[in-house]
Amino acid sequence: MPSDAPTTPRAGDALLLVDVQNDFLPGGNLAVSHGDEIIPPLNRLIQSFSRRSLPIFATRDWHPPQHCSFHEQAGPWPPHCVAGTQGAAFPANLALPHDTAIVSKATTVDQDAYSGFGGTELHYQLRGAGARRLFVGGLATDYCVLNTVRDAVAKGYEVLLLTDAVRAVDVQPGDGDRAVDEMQKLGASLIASAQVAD
Ligand code: VGL
Ligand code: ZN
Repeated sequence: MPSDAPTTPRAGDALLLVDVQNDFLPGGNLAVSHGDEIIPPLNRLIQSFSRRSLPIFATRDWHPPQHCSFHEQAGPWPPHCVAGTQGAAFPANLALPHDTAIVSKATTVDQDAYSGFGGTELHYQLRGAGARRLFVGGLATDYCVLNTVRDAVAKGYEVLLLTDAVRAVDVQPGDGDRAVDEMQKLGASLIASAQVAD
């Protein structure tokens, strides 16, 4: 159960947006249903972090055209988030500040990475920004959010999962709910975005 005490972002906090990209939104090549609903709450948190000069990180799936995760290569997914395409872009209505730290992952044909920490400098960048506590939202709950949170907890970050700012692929019904349970068991706290101060 999320606690209902309000939380005010403070020094040591970072906002971590996981793969909020057009291809994961309704109409995209790997659309997550209701994925667009996370944008308004995320925009409010972006504003809250931004006005406190707290760091904002945005991971993105950034695949080459023949990526190993695509069906043509016998992978599990339709082609999605091909580097440089509109599908890989952040949605126009996601109000990312210009100084957002953008972290590209799974950028080579032969490697996939569901975690934002996989094959990236994210950990070093977060440490460099003084981040110890991460507010995490994005897509998809049961893939990249789950794997990013697993790694974050393993690396010693305190994680607050923004429960209304994530959505699941749900290849099997319930995958998203199970992913949230797992993240909570690992030690992530569940928090509704409305609990975060403006
Ligand atoms: C993702 C499936 C394939 C994600 C990325 O961002 O959750 N899911 N690639
Ligand atoms: Zn992918």
